[in-house]
Amino acid sequence: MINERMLKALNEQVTEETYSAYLYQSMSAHFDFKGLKGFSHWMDMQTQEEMIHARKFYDYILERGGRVLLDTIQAPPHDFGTPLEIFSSALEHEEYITGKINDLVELAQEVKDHATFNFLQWFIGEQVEEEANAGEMVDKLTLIGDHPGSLYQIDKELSARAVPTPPAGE
Ligand code: OFO
Repeated sequence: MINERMLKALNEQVTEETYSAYLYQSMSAHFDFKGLKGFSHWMDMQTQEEMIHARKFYDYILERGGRVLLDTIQAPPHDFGTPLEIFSSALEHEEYITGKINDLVELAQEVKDHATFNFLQWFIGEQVEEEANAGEMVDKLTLIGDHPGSLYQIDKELSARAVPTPPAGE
């Protein structure tokens, strides 16, 4: 049977991941409203990716014989600034999530839950990617500054982001 503290922390992570989806969906709505359809699409795809993360935790809890207890999801922000400011907050949010994953890893070690420790390794790699993706956008947007032509070009590129698929074996 899974350790109680571990179970509670894993359930909290389902909420964190679902909030991430909610946050990116709100950013997507903002971009769409501003006519930046490619940016909006990128955020839509990110939302789907976050729901895959939430589902991975959800399925894992059930697999370990634990109860999934879904909690309140707080409202995301609705007012956003420039694309650069939005991606800077996305990066900040991913760094926060990385901290949460690291806390889970430390707890798994503390309670000697090797199975959960092993399960979390996928998320360690995933967070490197998540931070890199948001960071790359921050770098690009910093580089172009206020140039509308370049923003239009990036918007076109972002509309090509593929629909995320759950990792093999899911
Ligand atoms: Fe964006 O990685 Fe999950 O939350």
